[in-house]
Amino acid sequence: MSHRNEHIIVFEHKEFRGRHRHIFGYEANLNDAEDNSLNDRISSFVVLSGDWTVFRHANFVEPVGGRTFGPGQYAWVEDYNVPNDAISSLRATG
Ligand SMILES: [Ca+2]
Ligand SMILES: [Ca+2]
Repeated sequence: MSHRNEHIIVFEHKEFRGRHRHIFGYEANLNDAEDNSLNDRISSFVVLSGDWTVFRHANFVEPVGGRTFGPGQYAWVEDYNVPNDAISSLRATG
């Protein structure tokens, strides 16, 4: 399956520290056995393109934050009403 071009980088710790992953278009399950290194660990992210929704559970269940996140830097998720170390899936719209 080809992913779209929307681009976000998610980080293990606040202020863009720790491990990170590039995600394009969507990630339905951060807990996938192939790479679960950031499931329930994301504390900051940078949106390069797209408007992203983040979810507490895999398969886009239970959106958190009450908004979408457009291009910009989000240095600490709890400043945006997103619970720390909780995101398990995310996707871009538009
Ligand atoms: Ca973390
Ligand atoms: Ca979760």
